[in-house]
Amino acid sequence: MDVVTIGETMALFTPDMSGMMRYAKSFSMKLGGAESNVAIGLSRLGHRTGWISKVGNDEFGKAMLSFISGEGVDVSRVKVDPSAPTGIYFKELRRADDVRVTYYRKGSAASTLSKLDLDEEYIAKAKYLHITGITPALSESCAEMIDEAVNIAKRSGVKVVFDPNLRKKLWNEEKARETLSELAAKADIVLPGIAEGEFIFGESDPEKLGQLFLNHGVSIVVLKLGAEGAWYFSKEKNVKVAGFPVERVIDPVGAGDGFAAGFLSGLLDSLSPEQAVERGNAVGALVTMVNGDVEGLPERDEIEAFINRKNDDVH
Ligand code: KDG
Repeated sequence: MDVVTIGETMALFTPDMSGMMRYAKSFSMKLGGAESNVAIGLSRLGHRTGWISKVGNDEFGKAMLSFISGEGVDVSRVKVDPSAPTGIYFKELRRADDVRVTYYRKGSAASTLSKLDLDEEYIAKAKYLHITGITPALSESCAEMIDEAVNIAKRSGVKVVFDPNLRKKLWNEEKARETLSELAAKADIVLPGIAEGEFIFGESDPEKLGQLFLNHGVSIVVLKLGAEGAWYFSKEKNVKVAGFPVERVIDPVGAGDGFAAGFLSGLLDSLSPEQAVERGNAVGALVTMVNGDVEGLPERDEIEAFINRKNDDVH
Protein backbone atom coordinates (compact mmCIF):
# COMPACT_ATOMS: atom_id res chain seq x y z
CA MET A 1 0.00 0.00 0.00
CA ASP A 2 1.07 3.56 -0.58
CA VAL A 3 -1.06 4.93 2.24
CA VAL A 4 -2.96 3.20 5.03
CA THR A 5 -5.41 5.26 7.05
CA ILE A 6 -7.60 4.60 10.10
CA GLY A 7 -10.85 6.25 11.14
CA GLU A 8 -14.60 6.47 11.22
CA THR A 9 -16.78 7.09 8.19
CA MET A 10 -20.41 8.09 8.64
CA ALA A 11 -23.55 8.11 6.59
CA LEU A 12 -23.96 11.77 5.72
CA PHE A 13 -27.36 13.41 5.25
CA THR A 14 -27.61 16.80 3.59
CA PRO A 15 -30.93 18.65 3.22
CA ASP A 16 -31.89 19.16 -0.42
CA MET A 17 -32.18 22.88 0.33
CA SER A 18 -30.03 25.55 1.94
CA GLY A 19 -31.06 27.44 5.06
CA MET A 20 -32.26 26.03 8.35
CA MET A 21 -32.39 22.26 8.47
CA ARG A 22 -35.56 22.31 10.55
CA TYR A 23 -37.48 23.14 7.35
CA ALA A 24 -35.91 20.36 5.30
CA LYS A 25 -38.29 17.77 3.91
CA SER A 26 -35.89 15.66 1.92
CA PHE A 27 -32.26 14.74 2.37
CA SER A 28 -29.58 13.24 0.14
CA MET A 29 -27.52 10.45 1.59
CA LYS A 30 -23.78 10.49 0.94
CA LEU A 31 -20.89 9.47 3.12
CA GLY A 32 -18.03 11.22 4.80
CA GLY A 33 -15.11 10.50 7.05
CA ALA A 34 -11.88 12.47 7.00
CA GLU A 35 -9.67 9.40 6.66
CA SER A 36 -11.67 7.57 3.99
CA ASN A 37 -12.00 10.90 2.14
CA VAL A 38 -8.20 10.97 1.92
CA ALA A 39 -8.02 7.31 0.87
CA ILE A 40 -10.60 7.89 -1.87
CA GLY A 41 -8.81 11.05 -3.02
CA LEU A 42 -5.52 9.17 -3.34
CA SER A 43 -7.14 6.23 -5.05
CA ARG A 44 -8.72 8.50 -7.67
CA LEU A 45 -5.23 9.83 -8.37
CA GLY A 46 -3.98 6.31 -8.97
CA HIS A 47 -2.38 5.40 -5.61
CA ARG A 48 -2.90 2.23 -3.58
CA THR A 49 -4.71 2.87 -0.33
CA GLY A 50 -6.14 0.88 2.55
CA TRP A 51 -8.67 1.99 5.16
CA ILE A 52 -8.90 0.44 8.63
CA SER A 53 -12.26 0.93 10.35
CA LYS A 54 -15.40 -0.65 11.75
CA VAL A 55 -18.97 -0.31 10.50
CA GLY A 56 -22.27 -1.54 11.88
CA ASN A 57 -24.00 -4.59 10.47
CA ASP A 58 -26.59 -2.32 8.90
CA GLU A 59 -27.55 -0.82 5.56
CA PHE A 60 -25.29 2.23 6.03
CA GLY A 61 -22.30 0.03 6.81
CA LYS A 62 -23.01 -2.10 3.76
CA ALA A 63 -23.43 0.95 1.51
CA MET A 64 -20.15 2.33 2.84
CA LEU A 65 -18.13 -0.83 2.22
CA SER A 66 -19.51 -1.12 -1.25
CA PHE A 67 -18.90 2.54 -2.13
CA ILE A 68 -15.41 2.80 -0.65
CA SER A 69 -14.21 -0.49 -2.12
CA GLY A 70 -15.79 0.58 -5.42
CA GLU A 71 -13.46 3.58 -5.29
CA GLY A 72 -10.50 1.21 -5.29
CA VAL A 73 -9.68 1.51 -1.57
CA ASP A 74 -8.77 -1.77 0.14
CA VAL A 75 -11.38 -2.46 2.85
CA SER A 76 -10.10 -5.89 3.85
CA ARG A 77 -9.21 -4.56 7.34
CA VAL A 78 -12.65 -3.04 7.98
CA LYS A 79 -14.62 -5.01 10.57
CA VAL A 80 -18.38 -5.35 10.82
CA ASP A 81 -19.74 -4.96 14.36
CA PRO A 82 -23.04 -6.78 14.97
CA SER A 83 -23.80 -4.86 18.16
CA ALA A 84 -23.20 -1.17 17.35
CA PRO A 85 -24.53 1.01 14.53
CA THR A 86 -22.72 2.89 11.80
CA GLY A 87 -22.40 6.57 12.78
CA ILE A 88 -24.46 9.26 11.08
CA TYR A 89 -23.92 12.94 10.51
CA PHE A 90 -25.94 15.82 9.12
CA LYS A 91 -24.50 18.71 7.18
CA GLU A 92 -26.58 21.86 7.17
CA LEU A 93 -25.48 24.20 4.38
CA ARG A 94 -27.08 27.40 5.63
CA ARG A 95 -24.79 29.33 3.34
CA ALA A 96 -21.41 28.42 1.85
CA ASP A 97 -19.73 30.36 4.68
CA ASP A 98 -22.00 28.89 7.36
CA VAL A 99 -21.92 25.12 7.29
CA ARG A 100 -23.09 23.31 10.43
CA VAL A 101 -22.39 19.73 11.29
CA THR A 102 -24.37 17.55 13.71
CA TYR A 103 -23.05 14.15 14.74
CA TYR A 104 -24.95 11.05 15.83
CA ARG A 105 -21.90 8.89 16.44
CA LYS A 106 -21.68 8.24 20.19
CA GLY A 107 -21.42 4.48 20.71
CA SER A 108 -21.00 3.92 16.98
CA ALA A 109 -19.29 0.79 15.66
CA ALA A 110 -16.13 2.78 14.84
CA SER A 111 -15.97 4.23 18.34
CA THR A 112 -15.43 0.66 19.63
CA LEU A 113 -12.25 0.26 17.55
CA SER A 114 -9.28 -0.77 19.69
CA LYS A 115 -5.68 -1.93 19.41
CA LEU A 116 -6.99 -5.42 18.73
CA ASP A 117 -8.36 -4.21 15.40
CA LEU A 118 -4.89 -3.38 14.05
CA ASP A 119 -3.02 -5.70 11.73
CA GLU A 120 0.61 -4.87 12.37
CA GLU A 121 1.89 -6.31 9.11
CA TYR A 122 -0.65 -4.36 7.08
CA ILE A 123 0.51 -1.03 8.54
CA ALA A 124 4.19 -2.00 8.47
CA LYS A 125 4.09 -2.57 4.71
CA ALA A 126 2.69 0.87 3.86
CA LYS A 127 4.75 3.86 2.78
CA TYR A 128 2.66 6.28 4.84
CA LEU A 129 0.28 5.92 7.77
CA HIS A 130 -2.32 8.72 7.69
CA ILE A 131 -4.13 9.57 10.94
CA THR A 132 -6.24 12.48 12.15
CA GLY A 133 -7.14 14.06 15.45
CA ILE A 134 -10.74 12.90 15.02
CA THR A 135 -10.14 9.24 15.86
CA PRO A 136 -8.61 9.73 19.35
CA ALA A 137 -11.60 11.93 20.19
CA LEU A 138 -14.05 9.06 19.61
CA SER A 139 -13.20 6.94 22.69
CA GLU A 140 -10.37 5.87 24.98
CA SER A 141 -9.92 2.65 23.04
CA CYS A 142 -9.70 4.62 19.77
CA ALA A 143 -7.07 6.92 21.30
CA GLU A 144 -5.03 3.89 22.42
CA MET A 145 -5.40 2.34 18.98
CA ILE A 146 -4.01 5.46 17.29
CA ASP A 147 -1.02 5.48 19.67
CA GLU A 148 -0.37 1.85 18.90
CA ALA A 149 -0.69 2.42 15.13
CA VAL A 150 1.87 5.22 15.38
CA ASN A 151 4.20 2.94 17.37
CA ILE A 152 3.88 0.23 14.72
CA ALA A 153 4.63 2.74 11.97
CA LYS A 154 7.65 4.11 13.83
CA ARG A 155 9.25 0.74 14.42
CA SER A 156 8.62 -0.28 10.80
CA GLY A 157 9.96 2.88 9.15
CA VAL A 158 6.52 3.94 7.89
CA LYS A 159 6.13 7.72 7.74
CA VAL A 160 3.33 9.11 9.90
CA VAL A 161 1.16 11.85 8.42
CA PHE A 162 -1.02 13.64 10.93
CA ASP A 163 -3.88 16.03 10.21
CA PRO A 164 -5.06 17.54 13.53
CA ASN A 165 -8.64 17.94 12.21
CA LEU A 166 -9.78 19.56 15.44
CA ARG A 167 -13.46 18.78 16.12
CA LYS A 168 -14.44 20.73 19.24
CA LYS A 169 -17.82 19.02 19.37
CA LEU A 170 -16.14 15.70 20.13
CA TRP A 171 -14.03 16.47 23.21
CA ASN A 172 -12.96 18.97 25.81
CA GLU A 173 -10.39 21.51 24.74
CA GLU A 174 -7.70 20.68 27.26
CA LYS A 175 -7.68 17.00 26.38
CA ALA A 176 -7.80 17.85 22.68
CA ARG A 177 -4.82 20.21 22.94
CA GLU A 178 -2.76 17.67 24.87
CA THR A 179 -3.52 14.79 22.49
CA LEU A 180 -3.07 16.78 19.27
CA SER A 181 0.21 18.15 20.53
CA GLU A 182 1.47 14.66 21.47
CA LEU A 183 0.48 13.19 18.12
CA ALA A 184 2.07 16.08 16.24
CA ALA A 185 5.33 15.48 18.12
CA LYS A 186 5.37 11.85 16.99
CA ALA A 187 4.44 12.51 13.36
CA ASP A 188 6.82 13.00 10.45
CA ILE A 189 4.44 15.22 8.50
CA VAL A 190 1.76 17.45 10.03
CA LEU A 191 -0.97 19.20 8.03
CA PRO A 192 -2.70 21.73 10.30
CA GLY A 193 -5.01 24.55 9.36
CA ILE A 194 -3.89 27.89 10.76
CA ALA A 195 -6.64 27.80 13.43
CA GLU A 196 -5.50 24.34 14.52
CA GLY A 197 -1.90 25.52 14.78
CA GLU A 198 -3.08 28.42 16.89
CA PHE A 199 -5.16 26.04 19.05
CA ILE A 200 -2.11 23.86 19.75
CA PHE A 201 0.58 26.52 20.19
CA GLY A 202 -1.31 29.78 20.84
CA GLU A 203 0.46 31.43 17.89
CA SER A 204 -1.18 32.68 14.70
CA ASP A 205 1.75 33.98 12.68
CA PRO A 206 2.34 31.32 9.99
CA GLU A 207 6.12 31.52 9.96
CA LYS A 208 6.40 31.36 13.75
CA LEU A 209 3.92 28.48 13.80
CA GLY A 210 5.90 26.56 11.19
CA GLN A 211 9.02 26.94 13.33
CA LEU A 212 7.15 25.83 16.45
CA PHE A 213 6.07 22.60 14.73
CA LEU A 214 9.62 21.95 13.48
CA ASN A 215 11.01 22.52 16.98
CA HIS A 216 8.35 20.09 18.23
CA GLY A 217 10.08 17.32 16.23
CA VAL A 218 8.10 17.36 12.97
CA SER A 219 10.08 17.02 9.70
CA ILE A 220 7.55 18.59 7.32
CA VAL A 221 4.74 20.96 8.27
CA VAL A 222 2.23 22.23 5.77
CA LEU A 223 0.12 25.02 7.17
CA LYS A 224 -3.13 25.34 5.24
CA LEU A 225 -4.42 28.87 4.65
CA GLY A 226 -7.68 28.04 2.84
CA ALA A 227 -8.16 29.98 -0.41
CA GLU A 228 -4.78 31.66 0.07
CA GLY A 229 -2.87 28.40 -0.37
CA ALA A 230 -0.41 26.88 2.08
CA TRP A 231 3.01 27.28 3.69
CA TYR A 232 5.52 24.43 3.50
CA PHE A 233 8.15 24.23 6.24
CA SER A 234 11.05 21.84 6.65
CA LYS A 235 14.68 22.13 7.74
CA GLU A 236 15.68 22.65 4.11
CA LYS A 237 12.93 24.88 2.80
CA ASN A 238 10.20 27.32 3.82
CA VAL A 239 7.92 28.36 1.01
CA LYS A 240 4.40 29.72 0.53
CA VAL A 241 2.46 28.29 -2.40
CA ALA A 242 -0.52 30.30 -3.66
CA GLY A 243 -3.98 28.75 -3.77
CA PHE A 244 -6.33 28.46 -6.74
CA PRO A 245 -9.11 30.98 -7.27
CA VAL A 246 -12.54 29.45 -6.70
CA GLU A 247 -15.41 31.46 -8.12
CA ARG A 248 -18.09 29.99 -5.93
CA VAL A 249 -17.61 27.75 -2.92
CA ILE A 250 -20.48 25.27 -2.75
CA ASP A 251 -19.36 23.14 0.21
CA PRO A 252 -16.03 23.60 2.00
CA VAL A 253 -16.23 20.39 4.07
CA GLY A 254 -13.58 17.90 2.99
CA ALA A 255 -11.26 20.49 1.43
CA GLY A 256 -8.54 19.72 4.00
CA ASP A 257 -8.79 16.02 3.22
CA GLY A 258 -8.55 16.86 -0.47
CA PHE A 259 -5.42 18.86 0.32
CA ALA A 260 -3.92 15.90 2.19
CA ALA A 261 -4.69 13.54 -0.71
CA GLY A 262 -3.20 15.91 -3.29
CA PHE A 263 -0.10 16.67 -1.21
CA LEU A 264 0.58 12.99 -0.42
CA SER A 265 0.01 12.13 -4.05
CA GLY A 266 2.69 14.68 -4.92
CA LEU A 267 5.12 13.13 -2.42
CA LEU A 268 4.39 9.65 -3.76
CA ASP A 269 5.12 10.92 -7.27
CA SER A 270 8.39 12.51 -6.02
CA LEU A 271 7.32 16.03 -6.95
CA SER A 272 9.15 19.02 -5.48
CA PRO A 273 7.68 20.43 -2.23
CA GLU A 274 6.17 23.36 -4.15
CA GLN A 275 4.54 21.08 -6.72
CA ALA A 276 3.22 18.72 -4.05
CA VAL A 277 1.67 21.64 -2.15
CA GLU A 278 0.28 22.99 -5.42
CA ARG A 279 -1.39 19.62 -6.09
CA GLY A 280 -2.79 19.70 -2.56
CA ASN A 281 -4.13 23.22 -3.06
CA ALA A 282 -5.69 22.22 -6.38
CA VAL A 283 -7.48 19.15 -4.99
CA GLY A 284 -8.70 21.18 -2.00
CA ALA A 285 -10.07 23.88 -4.31
CA LEU A 286 -11.87 21.36 -6.52
CA VAL A 287 -13.51 19.73 -3.48
CA THR A 288 -15.08 23.05 -2.44
CA MET A 289 -16.85 23.42 -5.79
CA VAL A 290 -19.02 20.35 -5.30
CA ASN A 291 -21.59 19.40 -2.68
CA GLY A 292 -20.35 16.41 -0.67
CA ASP A 293 -17.15 15.39 1.09
CA VAL A 294 -15.77 13.16 -1.68
CA GLU A 295 -17.79 13.93 -4.82
CA GLY A 296 -15.39 16.70 -5.94
CA LEU A 297 -12.17 14.70 -5.53
CA PRO A 298 -10.60 14.70 -8.99
CA GLU A 299 -9.08 12.00 -11.15
CA ARG A 300 -5.55 12.46 -12.47
CA ASP A 301 -6.34 14.00 -15.87
CA GLU A 302 -8.73 16.46 -14.22
CA ILE A 303 -6.19 17.65 -11.65
CA GLU A 304 -3.49 18.05 -14.25
CA ALA A 305 -5.79 20.08 -16.50
CA PHE A 306 -6.87 22.24 -13.54
CA ILE A 307 -3.28 22.99 -12.51
CA ASN A 308 -2.11 23.64 -16.07
CA ARG A 309 -5.00 25.99 -16.72
CA LYS A 310 -3.95 28.16 -13.79
CA ASN A 311 -0.29 28.10 -14.73
CA ASP A 312 -1.18 28.96 -18.36
CA ASP A 313 -3.22 31.91 -17.12
CA VAL A 314 -0.29 33.11 -15.08
CA HIS A 315 2.51 32.80 -17.66
O1 KDG B 1 -12.92 16.61 6.91
C1 KDG B 1 -14.23 16.25 6.56
C2 KDG B 1 -14.82 15.50 7.70
O2 KDG B 1 -15.03 16.39 8.75
C3 KDG B 1 -16.12 14.84 7.38
O3 KDG B 1 -15.99 13.96 6.29
C4 KDG B 1 -16.76 14.15 8.55
O4 KDG B 1 -15.04 12.77 9.40
C5 KDG B 1 -15.82 13.65 9.59
C6 KDG B 1 -15.85 14.28 10.90
O5 KDG B 1 -15.53 13.59 11.88
O6 KDG B 1 -16.17 15.45 11.02
